[in-house]
Amino acid sequence: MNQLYLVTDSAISQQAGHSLPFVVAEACRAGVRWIQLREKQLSTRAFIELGLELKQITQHYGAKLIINDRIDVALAIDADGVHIGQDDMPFTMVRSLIGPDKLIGLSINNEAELQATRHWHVDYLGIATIFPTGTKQDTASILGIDGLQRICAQTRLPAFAIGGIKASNIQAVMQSGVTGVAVVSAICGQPSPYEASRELIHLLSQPL
Ligand code: TZP
Ligand code: MG
Repeated sequence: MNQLYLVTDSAISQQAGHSLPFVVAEACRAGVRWIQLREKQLSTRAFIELGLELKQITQHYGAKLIINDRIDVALAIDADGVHIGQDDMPFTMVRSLIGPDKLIGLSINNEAELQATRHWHVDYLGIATIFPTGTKQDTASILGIDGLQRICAQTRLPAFAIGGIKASNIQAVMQSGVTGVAVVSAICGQPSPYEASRELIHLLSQPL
């Protein structure tokens, strides 16, 4: 399985002329197998309806559907897991609510946050923020490739780098030892999410 992870953004998709289900379907058709539904503005009802629609698409392609922040929504739609950050519900509470079988991804920004994960059953890490990005306003400090490398060297957990990653820098990111990369605008904001995904997957498949 390739290690490209799409994190969704409805506004960026719409600016590029796409609905979110279209973006997700095109990314899955191109081979993306990790989809995170990340919606900060939607009502609970709309979030659930969108989640159920995306679940049909991801199931069709055998892709994982992960829900950002909302443990209740992940449980309600029987998603594959949740993705949480440092300001969300504490990890051990999420694990006890969601059970041992669902995936939990945790965002970290530094070595101290990595150390805190040692005794938890984390399924994968999101390592943020690698490069400056216009997609998220409240990003923590910029790690760069060096910072990413330092964190990757200290963990055996699967880890996805996020923040400002695109075709022109994806190979440099992979050389840091990270498992995969997560992108928003490099797929959602492109004229063809299918072609953009194909290109990123192709670059990921090249020898480092
Ligand atoms: N978390 C850290 S940076 C980021 C998130 C969700 C946004 C990344 O967006 P892009 O468009 O891939 O730079
Ligand atoms: Mg969060």
